[in-house]
Amino acid sequence: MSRLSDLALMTIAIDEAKQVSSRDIYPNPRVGAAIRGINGDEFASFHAVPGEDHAEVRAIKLCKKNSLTLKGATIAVSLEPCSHHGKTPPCVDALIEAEFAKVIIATRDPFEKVAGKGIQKLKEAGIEVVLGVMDKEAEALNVEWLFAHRNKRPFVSLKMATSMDGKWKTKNGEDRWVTSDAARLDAHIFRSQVQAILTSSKTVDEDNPSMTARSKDESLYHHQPLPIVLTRDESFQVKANSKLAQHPRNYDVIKSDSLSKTLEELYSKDIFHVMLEAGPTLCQEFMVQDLADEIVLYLESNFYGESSYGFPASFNGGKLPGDVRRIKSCEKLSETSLKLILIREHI
Ligand code: AOF
Ligand code: ZN
Repeated sequence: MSRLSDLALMTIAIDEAKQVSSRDIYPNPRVGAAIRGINGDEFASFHAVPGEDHAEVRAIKLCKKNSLTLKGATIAVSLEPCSHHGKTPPCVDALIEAEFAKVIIATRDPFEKVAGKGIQKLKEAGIEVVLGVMDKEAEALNVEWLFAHRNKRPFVSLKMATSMDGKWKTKNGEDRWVTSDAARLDAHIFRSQVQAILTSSKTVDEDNPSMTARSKDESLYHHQPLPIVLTRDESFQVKANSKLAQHPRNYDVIKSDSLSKTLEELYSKDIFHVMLEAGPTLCQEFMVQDLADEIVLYLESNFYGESSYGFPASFNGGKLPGDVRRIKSCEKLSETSLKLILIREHI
């Protein structure tokens, strides 16, 4: 089969993967698979429910239901088929047993239980493997998930809101103009898309945040991120009458003085994308240790001038002008607010 038809089949697989959003499939990745039989018939599917059949197995079942002969067929998968016994048996075994002639893969799986072993097993079984077809599009499906497995820690989106001149309070300490309604609503949508929200015990004590994701009418979004509180204080406890204590999910408190150990611990708990919503002290700590992978910056159109509540010189880890960050997006949310997403150069 030609490269063009490999591309066509992978396009279908990638479109299938897009049928689920990351927040609904976490801790799994978004994966799609498309099968072309020797008579040219095509069937495709995607991984829809965490813990249930992977994309390849769903596509195989669909073919069987439609009496498509799998022997000699070609399958395109947006992620390397798995080779491990996880919540389901290895997909490579299903592909080998079905006697596929060719497996087209967009990108390698960095998850250490798979990481190339899927490809190797397919090749050993005499199946033709083509790797790298539409890899950029496939990477874009799971940016945070892939980052997490490659770096063994969650992808961190640091959220901040400031005036145009980068101040979060006026010189008198007022912050009530720093986020417009539009920015607040947008930040709640962002919350509803991440796996977890991190904050500090200081913020919990001082601001009593609810840490829920709510829509305009204050109703809860169907997906609520896991609230996580970081503290160095061994004796810290969330007060029973705090808003956090009413959160629909059980919050987690991590007592540690090491951010990198905290993130490793979260990774080991299958947390792959977190949003950091905290005060300047913790945000700065993430910046200084180069642990903020993306900055979600809400900017209001006013200037606070001489306020001292601005970015300290060490905000970028003392490196000026600091690491290059790409502007991933820039959106006007209302007459007075902008949202900028700044991401590491090589993500
Ligand atoms: C998916 N969907 O279609 C493919 C995946 O948690 P488990 O046991 O379901 O295994 C998840 C791992 O399987 C996942 O981390 C990824 O490395 C691999 N492939 N996962 O969720 C799929 N093909
Ligand atoms: Zn699998």
